[in-house]
Amino acid sequence: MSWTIISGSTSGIGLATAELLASRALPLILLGRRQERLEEIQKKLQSQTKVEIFAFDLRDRGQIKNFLEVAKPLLSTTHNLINNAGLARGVDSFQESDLEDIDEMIETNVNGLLHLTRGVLPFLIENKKGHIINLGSVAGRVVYPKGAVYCATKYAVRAFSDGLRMDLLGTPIRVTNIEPGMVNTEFSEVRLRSKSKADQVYAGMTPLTAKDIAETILWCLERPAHVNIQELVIYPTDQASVGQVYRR
Ligand code: NDP
Ligand code: 8X3
Repeated sequence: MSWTIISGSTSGIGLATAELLASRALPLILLGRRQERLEEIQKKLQSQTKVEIFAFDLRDRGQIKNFLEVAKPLLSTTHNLINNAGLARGVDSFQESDLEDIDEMIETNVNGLLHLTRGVLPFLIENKKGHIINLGSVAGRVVYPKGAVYCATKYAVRAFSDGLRMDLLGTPIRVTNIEPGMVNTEFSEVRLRSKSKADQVYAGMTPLTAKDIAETILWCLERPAHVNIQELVIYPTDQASVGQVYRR
């Protein structure tokens, strides 16, 4: 058995990745907060592969610890960790931003990712096989107005990916940072707390789909063990850079 953990698998990129990996019969450990969605996804995918689900909040260190304890028998044969869970909250100048929003982004995108990785990594090292794929963003390469904190979290993911690769040099563990531009998922609805406002974000242009990113994740996983795709920047053709979008 060779398990792949996917955080944030209840929607968007994480869900599309779970669907694609399941189609290749890769056993999955799916994480997210929404238990009902996880159960539906498990039901749908388990005809193709083994699927284990764990519902918990990545902001809660105790819940991560509990997951690591309960999932221990699976972790000893886990080889891939896809750190996908993450979010932006609000489009505000920093001086007007909500402290709750700031904390939620930092605690999920940075602390949650670090704590989960710290817990799973010893198993990958022990197994002498592993691939950690982090979902960064173009927001980890380009800062834009009213996005200071979200960008800071994705810069952190980029720095962490680079540093972790250095710390793991000499082990077979690979580290990849995937950095997409605009992908049409629940991301904008979560960020703007409005479906209609979210739809406006993608109006008149063709964004990336979650499946586009899932395919690049699978491609990275499928490279031979001596090949590590360190980072991948993926924009829609209609987006030249952050804020540079062609609309018809
Ligand atoms: P979605 O909103 O569709 O998915 C986000 C996932 O993260 C959900 O499954 C959600 O599950 C999970 N999640 C959020 N908060 C928590 C938490 N506290 N604990 C556990 N799980 C959590 O967005 P995307 O698929 O677009 O986002 C996936 C990743 O891709 C994110 O890291 C995002 O920053 C990044 N990204 C997205 C881009 C885009 O334009 N969409 C572009 C570049 C990067 P649940 O609510 O069930 O917990
Ligand atoms: C999401 C892409 O440009 O909205 O990470 O920050 S962007």
